[in-house]
Order: sequence, then C-alpha cells, then structure tokens
Amino acid sequence: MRLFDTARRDVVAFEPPPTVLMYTCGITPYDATHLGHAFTFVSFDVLQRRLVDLGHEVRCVRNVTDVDDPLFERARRMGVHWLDLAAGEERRFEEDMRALGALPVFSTPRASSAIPDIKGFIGMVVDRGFAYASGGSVYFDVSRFPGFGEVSGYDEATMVALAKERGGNVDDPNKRHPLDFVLWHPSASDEPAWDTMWGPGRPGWHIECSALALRELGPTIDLHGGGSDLIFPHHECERAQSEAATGAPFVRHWMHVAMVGMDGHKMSKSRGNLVFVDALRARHDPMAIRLLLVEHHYRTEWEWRADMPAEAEARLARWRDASTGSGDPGVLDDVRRALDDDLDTPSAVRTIDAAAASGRSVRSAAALLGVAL
Ligand code: 5CA
Ligand code: ZN
Repeated sequence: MRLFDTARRDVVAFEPPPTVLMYTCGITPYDATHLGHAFTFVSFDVLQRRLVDLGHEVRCVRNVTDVDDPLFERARRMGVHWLDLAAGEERRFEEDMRALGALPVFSTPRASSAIPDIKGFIGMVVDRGFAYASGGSVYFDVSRFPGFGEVSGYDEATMVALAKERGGNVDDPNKRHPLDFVLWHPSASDEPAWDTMWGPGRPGWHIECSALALRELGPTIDLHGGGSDLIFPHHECERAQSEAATGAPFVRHWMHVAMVGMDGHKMSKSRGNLVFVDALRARHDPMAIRLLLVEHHYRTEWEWRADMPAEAEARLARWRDASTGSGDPGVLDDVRRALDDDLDTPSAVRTIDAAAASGRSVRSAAALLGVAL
C-alpha cells in the first residue's frame, strides 16, 4: 500500500506490521460532530477497513480532549459541569460514528483519565533536560531539540508566524524562545487544577496525545493521523516532546486529512460555519452521508454544497439496484487497488459507478468503503 507521508512530503510505501499501531486525534467534545470531523474519521476508517481486509489487526486509539479551553468556556456559558458537557457530546459523537458505519476503534481515552500519565510524562521530559519550569508553568525547550520543524517542514519564521496566529503565546515573558510551548500551566480560578511538583494547574493541549499514545500503544507507533489543521503546532510539538521523553522515534508515518470548508472557510466550531452530522442524519440515509464523504480524496480540500446529499442518495440507489448476491470479486479487487494507491476513494467510487452501470454486483466493493448496501 502506498500513502502520502506528511513528514517525508511524498507518497511512499506504507509497510504495516501484522498489528498496526495507529493514533488519530479525536474530538474536543463541546459541540456536535460536524462534517469536517466526519470526513477525517471516515477517512481513517477506510484505511482501517483496508488494513483489516489485508489481514492486519488494527489498534487505533482516538482520544477525547475533555480538558481544554473551548470546553471550559462553553460549560461556563451553559452553567453546566465541564465533564457533563464532555460526556454528553462524546456520546453523541459515538452515535454519529456508528451511524456512519465506522468500525469500533481500539480505545477512546479521555484526557481527564491521563493526568497521572501526563505528570509522569512531563517528568521524563524534564529529567532528560528538554523542559524548564518558569512562572508556574513548565515549557518545552525547542532549542534542545534540533529536529523541531521536521514534521511540518516549516522553517522557524513560518512556525513563529503560525504560532502567533494559532494562540501559541509567542510573547509570553516566561518563555526563553517564542516557539517553546506549554507542557503544564496554572488553571484559572474556576477551572479544574491538579497538584504537581511544579505547582497546581492543568496540562497544555499537546501533551495529552503524547502521553496517551505512549500509555495505550508504546513509544513508537506505525501511523499518526488527524486533520491537516493539526500539523503545526500540535503534531510538531507532540513529536518533539515524545522523542525527548522516550529517545525512540515517535511515528513511522504521518497522515493528515484535508479540511472541509463552507462559505470559503474551514468548517469549524469557533467560526460557526457548520453542517452537523446529526442534522443530516435526520433527513438523509446515513450511508448517503458516508458516500458523499468518500467521494472526496482525503488530501483534497472541498466545500460543502447543499445539493450533495441528494446526489449521494441517487448514487446510493444506483448501487443498491446493482447489489445482488455477495458481490463481484473483480469489482472488489479494483477497489482494493484504488485504496492501495494513496487511499484513492474517488477512483474507487468511479469504479463502482461503472460496474453498477454495467449490471455487475457492487455489494462487496461498496462494503470495503464502509457503504453497506
Ligand atoms: N481534540 C483535538 C485533537 S487532539 C481537536 O483538534 N479536536 S477537534 O474537535 O477540533 O477536531 C477533531 C478532529 O477533526 C481533528 O483530527 C481535526 O483535525 C479534525 N477536523 C476539525 N475540523 C475539520 C475540518 N473542517 N475538516 C476536516 N477535519 C477537521
Ligand atoms: Zn491530538
């Protein structure tokens, strides 16, 4: 199988071992699942399905960021406990994923479950000389890690500009370098706080994924994924702190899914340009929603259009008309070939269209895309 690797900036051979260790960055559960989230997780689900089809066991960890600013802010505004808000949204997300035909993942650990792991992890980074305490916070010292920038491929000026834009507090006077990032920091008075030897507070965002990947999968994982919005700073920082803590390579292959947009911007909870999966599910067959997602290649940005569900429903009906018996093995093999070529789902969809038009059964081929007919 060939897959694009973000760090190598090329389509390369992906050579999965019998048990594939995979980590995908999951939701921050303060609102419903939108189509952008669904595109990311359905893309990894198609990969998981093909790996299972090839005979691999897949251990996919998908975290839940239930300790973070946007969640605290929303809970404050709603007057509810942050853990109650998170638990409710997490349940809704799981229902959406099930409806979209996503396979169960190996584990879905919450950040709130990982505070002891995070504290221990920060201790490892500090002990190895890659972090310093200052002003009640603990920072990662990027000057000690020469490989910083290798995941994204960005130079220092680009990283500083992006950190500025994405809330990286580059002017924080407690930091030695603008790109140093927080591993631990004090909490606001109405936020949860945990005691540590560096003072009470809460984890920075990036550390949760490093600590959970290590806890659930070990020091080196085969594939790490998420949306492309996470390449910098999130994954750059994760890689630096993980390799600093363990001394082992963190990730063999980085896979990022392009952003789904709406009205000319990335679909995001903070901007509010959203199409929610549960709203679509109320009016359309969930398999049509899955189909409208897999019609797009995971590395190509696309924009939501209101006519997409109707088009997908028409396609689904054509496929259902051509789904007798267990399915034509030739069509299935063509879809396998398309997926092995950098997960080319649009080409797989065209293959199935053509097969359906010529009266061949597409049931097993569609099933490999997770579309149950
Ligand atoms: N909890 C963190 C990751 S540790 C987080 O980014 N949460 S999130 O809720 O904002 O996003 C969940 C996943 O959906 C992430 O992998 C993110 O990269 C992806 N995602 C968010 N918005 C979009 C979008 N518009 N298109 C595609 N993927 C998206
Ligand atoms: Zn993450």
